[in-house]
Parts: sequence; C-alpha cells; structure tokens
Amino acid sequence: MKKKNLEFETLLIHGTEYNDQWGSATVPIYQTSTFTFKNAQHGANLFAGKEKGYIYTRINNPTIDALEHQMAILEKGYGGIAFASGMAAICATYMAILQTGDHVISTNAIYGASRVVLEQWFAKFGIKSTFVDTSNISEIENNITSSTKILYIETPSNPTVKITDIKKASEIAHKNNIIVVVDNTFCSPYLQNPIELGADVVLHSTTKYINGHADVVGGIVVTAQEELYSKIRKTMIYTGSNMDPNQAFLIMRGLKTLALRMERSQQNAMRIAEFLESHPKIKKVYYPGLKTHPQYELAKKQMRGFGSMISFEMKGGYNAAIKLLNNVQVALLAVSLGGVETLIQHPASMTHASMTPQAREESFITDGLIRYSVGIENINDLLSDLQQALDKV
Ligand code: LCS
Repeated sequence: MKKKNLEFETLLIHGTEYNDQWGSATVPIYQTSTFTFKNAQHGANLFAGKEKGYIYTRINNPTIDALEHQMAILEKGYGGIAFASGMAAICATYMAILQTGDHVISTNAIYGASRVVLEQWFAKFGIKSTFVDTSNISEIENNITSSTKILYIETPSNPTVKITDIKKASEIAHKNNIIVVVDNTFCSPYLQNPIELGADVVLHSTTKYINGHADVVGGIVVTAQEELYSKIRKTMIYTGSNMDPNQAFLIMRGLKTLALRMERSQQNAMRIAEFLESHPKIKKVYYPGLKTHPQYELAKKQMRGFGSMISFEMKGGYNAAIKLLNNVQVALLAVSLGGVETLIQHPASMTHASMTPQAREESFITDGLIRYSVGIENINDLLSDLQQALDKV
C-alpha cells in the first residue's frame, strides 16, 4: 500500500521511510558526526551526487532524514529541510531567496523575532521589508513593488491569531512572481496545509506543536518544488544551521501524538475562549473559533479546526495583566507554545518586546494583552485556575 494513501493519523505513526538491518520499530539516533566510505571511489561518488548515502551530519543524517521525509509527506510538499530552530529555518529561507535590493512583504503581527530579523538584520544587507495586515488582501496588493520577492505570511498570527487567506494571497503573489512563504507553526499540518492552498514554502518552529512537549527546540522547512528545496538545503549546509540527531529523534517521538494533542487542546481552547469572552474583566478575546473573530468564516474554511492559541485583552490594561500572570497556578508562566502544558505570557514585555512600540501598536499588541497557549490538561482545572486568578485582579 502506498504511504500517500494513508490517513493523516496513520502517517504520524508510519510516515517515515526508514529501514535498518535490525528492523527497529522506531528510528534510531545516529549519534555520529561523520560516515565512513566503503572506498575512495564511494566517497567521491557521494560528493559528486552520483550515489545516495550519508557523508557528514551537517549535510544529512539518517535520523534527521527520517523527520524531513515525514514532514514533507504531512505537509504535502516536495522535500523537508530540518534546522536547529524555527528562527534558523526562517533565516535560511530568506538567505536562500533574497539578494540586495529585494523587498519582502510580511504579516505585521508575527512572532517578534521573525519581524526583527528583517528590520534589523536583513536590512543591513539592503533588503527592504514592509509589514502589513495580510488578512486584508488589498494591503498586500497595494504594497507590491517590482522588487518584491517574498510574501511572508503567518496565519494564525502570533499573538493576535489573525487569519490570512492563503489561497487568495498566493494567487496575487504568483501573478507578480512573488514566492509565498507560510509560517504554519500555530496550525501544524493537522489543521492546515499551506502548499495545497498555493504556498511555495511552509515552515514551522517544531519547538511547538510538532514536538509538543516543551523539551526540544527545532525548525523545519517544506517546499512545494525541487528548486527551492535545493537552494534552502544548500543554505542550511553552508550556514551550519542543521538540526542534530537527538533533536530529530525527540521531535519524531512527539509528532506521533500530534493529532491526539491537537484535538484535545483545541477542545479545551474553545471552552476557555467562551469562558473568557463572557468574563467581565476581559475586554476582548482573540480566538478564530469565536463567531466574533473577524475571520471566523475564513478560519472555518481554511483550517480543519481552530487550534489552541488564544489572546485576550484585560480591561484593566497592564496592571491587570500582570496581576493575572502572577496568580495563575496551573498554567505555567512561560513563553513558547503548542505543548501539552498550558502556558501563559505577556507579549508586550516578553515574546514581542524586541519589536518597536510603534510596531506593537500597529499590530494590536497592547500592554493589557495576554497570550494563552492551551494544553491538554483537564478543562475543569484550567477554568478554575483562570477563575481564581481573575478573582484576584
Ligand atoms: N514562528 C513562530 C510562529 C513562532 O511562534 C516562533 C517562536 C518561531 C517561528 C521561532 O521558532 P524557534 O526558533 O523559537 O523555534 N515563538 C515563540 C513564542 O511565541 N514564544 O517563545 C518562542
């Protein structure tokens, strides 16, 4: 039976192409930096690409290869390239595609570092970037110039969970020869496959839902086509931003339960969002599963579920937000997201502190905004925890 025909949950368990001589049921950790050649000709053939095999772990390694292969299948793409972190994946994608004078259009409210890297690092090499509300397609259209090379979309965006129409955005971008890159971290391939909707590159911080257990950092890129795959893989190799075999092993172990974790955490998230929306101390709740979310209909169409990331704004602003953070007892006060454990944090002073105050304001990242990553705990404990913390505000 062709693996392509298997259902998503089955592919999470059996989606890796891996065989060893002992019949290992899980992919072993190939803890080696280098691989011996059978003879000089074999080594030369591997370097010349005339034979398939492994040379050196910065270039590739069977454990990492297995994860790359599985993610390419799950994201319905050509090939996967694993990185040391999500930021390494993003930077390598930019480095592979852009050159001096090029222009990037990006979603404005994205993970802080994903924005800062363009504004403060790539700007040094003469690359311009414009940050717009990509949920409004005309804002994309109005900012395209003859130098625009990449449209970078984060949907749902971090932290305000705005949704961008990937299909429409890709159509406009492709008419203008622009490469579409989608950060699919908040959805994971369980909820959304951007390549099917027209994206050229999909990437993840695998630190989040893909691994799901808050115990390893990592990143992955999956491209739709061979050409971008080769460019980005070369960038990974030459910048040494590769994943390591231990990371790959842990991520594959976490990935097996992705569907179960996503189902449970998004069920919890719906209940939490409804609770928060009806709470008198909360001004606004951002969750794509609420009918009050401006892109609720789009989320319903584009995603196979609403995910488990929620943001909400406290009526009492900064002081109320801090009070709440300091009083939760079940949710962990920590950045990161997408794990089995519920995490709470304050974007303005934490994940998005590196953005300028003006950029935060444009992106609705106010001082009273809290981000809540819903885990798989019992819902009653999460609700009581929020209730008792809100009582203290
Ligand atoms: N993309 C998104 C959407 C993210 O949320 C993050 C990290 C990254 C990329 C970068 O991935 P990393 O290099 O950390 O693996 N987001 C974080 C957050 O919201 N809190 O801590 C990290």
